Amino acid sequence: MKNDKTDTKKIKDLEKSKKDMSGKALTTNQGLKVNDTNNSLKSGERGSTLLEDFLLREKITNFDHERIPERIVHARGSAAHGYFELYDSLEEYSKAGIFTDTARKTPVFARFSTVAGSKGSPDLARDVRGFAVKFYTQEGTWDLVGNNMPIFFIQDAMKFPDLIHSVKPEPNKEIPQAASAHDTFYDFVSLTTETLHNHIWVMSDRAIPRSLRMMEGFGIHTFRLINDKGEANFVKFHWKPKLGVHSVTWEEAVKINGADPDFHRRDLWDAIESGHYPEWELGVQIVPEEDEHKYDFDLLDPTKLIPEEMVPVKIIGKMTLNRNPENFFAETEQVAFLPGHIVPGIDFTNDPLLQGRLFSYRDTQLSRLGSPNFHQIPINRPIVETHNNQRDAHMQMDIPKGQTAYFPNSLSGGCPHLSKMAEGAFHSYEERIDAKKIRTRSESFNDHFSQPALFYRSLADWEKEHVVAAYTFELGKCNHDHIKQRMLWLISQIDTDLSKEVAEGLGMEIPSTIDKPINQAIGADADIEKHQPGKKKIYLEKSEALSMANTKFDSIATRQIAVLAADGFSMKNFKPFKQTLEEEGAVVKIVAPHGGSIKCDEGMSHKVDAAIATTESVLFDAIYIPGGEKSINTLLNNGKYLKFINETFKYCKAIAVNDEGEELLNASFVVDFKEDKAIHVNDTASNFVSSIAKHRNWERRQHTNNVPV
Ligand code: HDD
Repeated sequence: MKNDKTDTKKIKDLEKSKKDMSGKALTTNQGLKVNDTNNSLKSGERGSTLLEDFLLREKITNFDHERIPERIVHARGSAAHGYFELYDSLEEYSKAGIFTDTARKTPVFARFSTVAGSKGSPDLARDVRGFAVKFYTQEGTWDLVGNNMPIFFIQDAMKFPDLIHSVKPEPNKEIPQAASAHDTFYDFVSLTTETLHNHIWVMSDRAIPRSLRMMEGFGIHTFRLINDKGEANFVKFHWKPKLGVHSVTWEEAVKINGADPDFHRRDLWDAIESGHYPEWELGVQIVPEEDEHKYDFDLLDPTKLIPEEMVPVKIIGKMTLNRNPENFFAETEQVAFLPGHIVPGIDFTNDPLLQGRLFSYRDTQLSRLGSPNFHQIPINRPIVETHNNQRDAHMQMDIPKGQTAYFPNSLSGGCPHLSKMAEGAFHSYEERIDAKKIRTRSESFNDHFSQPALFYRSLADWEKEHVVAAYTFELGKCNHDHIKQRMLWLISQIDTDLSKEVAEGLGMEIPSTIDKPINQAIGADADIEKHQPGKKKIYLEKSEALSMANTKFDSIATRQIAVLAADGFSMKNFKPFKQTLEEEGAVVKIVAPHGGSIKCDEGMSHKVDAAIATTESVLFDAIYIPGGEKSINTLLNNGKYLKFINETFKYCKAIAVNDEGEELLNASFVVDFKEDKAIHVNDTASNFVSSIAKHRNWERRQHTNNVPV
């Protein structure tokens, strides 16, 4: 399928609200032309400002009220427009137009976010990433509000405020920002064992993506698909990135946060501006209703995934993001996603987390966006017309006509009238229910160790090492030993080796037992024993999809390559490398000792993309050093270049050098480079490309311990 740049229906709709200021005179909000916006009206040249000055008052009042509350969670986010296309009709399962009409191009707006940090926090926090997609369908708007991890921390929405209060900065000192590594979070996690699965994902590299374009997305909950006969199947939604799933290391993340706190936001923006449109395929895991109780876990429990080995993911379509927002506030900030926005053919299940979300998202928009009319904000309005008897409220933008605002009526001919099912009306799935009203948790939700253990077993060695390092770092930041001990015991229930390594790093013993109740996510009168986490089960040894070692490694598109060069660099070496890398879609940037331009050994000037003082190696995926005696002599005398090389080596990235470039490797901490598969000395550009596509050469990590960066 070819990427299409034509405007979607939603983009055309947004055009109606856009304001173009070019060539226009400055006016007040009432349209008066203004000839001075620099000086207030005064009683004399040096006199006091007059209350009469309505120009001053209008300008300052607007400014005073510019801010709206940031999102309680997911405050830091970046978004883009695009479209969704369906490969094959799913009509057997769903009657939704978006899942049956392969000729459609459904407009989308996708927002990616971190959870815990505030709006201005750095992008590379160790955190879950939000993955929210608004589909502007012809039957109304569908919001799929997911994350980049397939499970959630808690099983019941009732616990969401507790979870978030524990991870957010501590209320007395408002520390730490955008970080889970503190006592209150681990106090909560260690007392709420259902969190352990999502938590171990957060300890893995999934929590520090290389790019928003290189992470998966998940709807998490089990939803329902409903076909035109009214039959239901359970479904879980997956987004699979075309570029594969890739991450940075924690040490890099910490440095990136300083070097470029907008790393992910910039990366998304730049990729779209340069025409490298991010793409994800949408997949579904479909489970027939009769299989609801077939598994070792409960499909309604959002802390469980369905391993792909048990129910394969069927790829059904593709989302392409091809346009950056025109205005961050108007679109990215004001967009309101509601899990309750569904369309005929998609329905909810009784997942108690989903059920609570159905309330929370509409409610939060009332304080965040200030009015139940938030659906009229351009980015939120559907591409289909809306007609109902809801009226008035703050910032009403519509002018409803006529005498009536109620149903039924005869004065307006009964309009807006009801629709029949055959005309596409929504009809909730008729689920049979025969139950007591009861405040409790199902015992089928009690398995808290099996899936974190499955996740850990499925990881490659280098991924496991990163998980160990993450637990050690996070718990090392906690001040209370009893919290660390509780965590160590719980980790030991997941995996003995993992807990031993973490305990070693913390310099602590793993307790042989801990005080019950461990799982405190239950009511005071509940039978406590009944709700303790059950013993770890092994229903699958490993699941390939859980390890990033099994992702795609076939593209270097949009990878950032630093060319380390100064005046006199070798043009004969540089030219073919640049050409090959760019043909493969990589972004080649000259990093020189100064800004402006440098000259190659053939005398031509080349624009410098970054002066070494303004950039850092962690912002790049690989480095190339073209050689040229004069250039290399200059680089050898600048310690920052050696740091650049040492870091690139340490973080297992690809390096290519030609001719005298080898002297830089000799002067650095790079060792055994003749044996290293991702270090190319006088090798071909295409071999370099293959190494970059592999993302990292993890085999190298055995040799990098002593590299002092
Ligand atoms: Fe939530 C925002 C994802 C559980 C309450 N959530 C929010 C966003 C994402 C998620 C991606 C940002 C949307 C945007 O970009 O504007 N949330 C999830 C997922 C969950 C989840 C995947 C579990 C599977 N959330 C959850 C629960 C509650 C909330 C259980 C409350 C009971 N979430 C909110 C919220 C937010 C929000 C407070 C903040 C801003 C907003 O809704 O619009 O209402």
